[in-house]
Amino acid sequence: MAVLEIKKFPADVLKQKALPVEQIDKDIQKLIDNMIDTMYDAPGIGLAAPQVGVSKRVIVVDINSLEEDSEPVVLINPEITDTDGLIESEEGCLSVPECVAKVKRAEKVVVKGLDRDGKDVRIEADGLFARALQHEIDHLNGVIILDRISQLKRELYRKKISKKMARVQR
Ligand code: GNR
Ligand code: NI
Repeated sequence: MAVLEIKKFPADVLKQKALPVEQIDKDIQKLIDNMIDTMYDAPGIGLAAPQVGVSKRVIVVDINSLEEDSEPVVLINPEITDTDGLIESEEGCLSVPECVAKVKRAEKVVVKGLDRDGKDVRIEADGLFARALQHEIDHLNGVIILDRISQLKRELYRKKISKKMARVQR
């Protein structure tokens, strides 16, 4: 198992729509294991494959990732099949460092997909779990939190990052 490099804004892979996984083989399971290691190492409460440079529809989520014996949820080709309510709350993203933004999301979601063995799973989630699932599925569609905030805040963030990049290059 290995900790992978997390791609940061404005990496191209973060803007692409990821491809469905056609077959769950050793390579995909290895990717999943490495994504779990990377999420816990960061630490984060979720991770999507595009964040480690792989444009495939795989996510891992563990909202208790800081606790001792928590279990990661793995979803391949996840789809939101039902939503309920709308709620705004603060989010961060490992691929958008130094950005916390209030994002409106469904309060509850039903998500269907496959687990790491290819078995059908259906998850009903609310609270932070529902938020994390929606955030990770956004990544699979090339959407990051900057796409879900006001244009003004997005521009401010862009400027902050380009100044910072100019500084490290000097
Ligand atoms: O670690 C993370 N925390 C978080 C907090 C609120 C809402 C969403 C998240 S996901 C984020 C990890 C990440 O960037 N996953 O893509
Ligand atoms: Ni993220």
